[in-house]
Amino acid sequence: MLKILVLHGPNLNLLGLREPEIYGKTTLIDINKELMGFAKKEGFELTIKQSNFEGELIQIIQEAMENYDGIVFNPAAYTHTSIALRDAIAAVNIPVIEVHLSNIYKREEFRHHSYISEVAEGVVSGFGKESYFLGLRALINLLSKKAKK
Ligand code: CA2
Repeated sequence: MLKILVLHGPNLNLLGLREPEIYGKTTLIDINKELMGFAKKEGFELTIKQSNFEGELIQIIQEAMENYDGIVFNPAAYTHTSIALRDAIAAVNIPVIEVHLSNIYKREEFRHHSYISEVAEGVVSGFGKESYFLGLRALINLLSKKAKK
């Protein structure tokens, strides 16, 4: 059975609780419940983690290589700042799909650049919580193609 990690970056624990006009009313707990339901239906093993700390996210990514087949990652604001996270992703040999709730290219200029995209397998941005499901779908397709090779 495929083992997948969904990783949420900083401040995403505030989803639904603050700034609902930008990020909607759905909480991270709601999204996580739906993601677990999706995993059950599709038949893969899902672990979900969230951290507000850059170093902890790096640690989780490094350790993920031993325990998971791939990662769906919303690096949140670290997308636009963190060479350290980019290096961690480049160093692990499992695929990482970058996802964003909002379309980062429709927003402020400083969100238009991602340090993560150049080392990610692909990017899903702008579909709200659906971005996570699209990211998971893409990762599963990728991993099952690899398994057949
Ligand atoms: O659209 C996304 O998923 C982002 O990764 C979200 C980040 C933002 O910095 C990125 O540019 C795009 C922000 C996540 C913070 O979420 C909050 C939720 C509720 C209240 C405040 C922040």
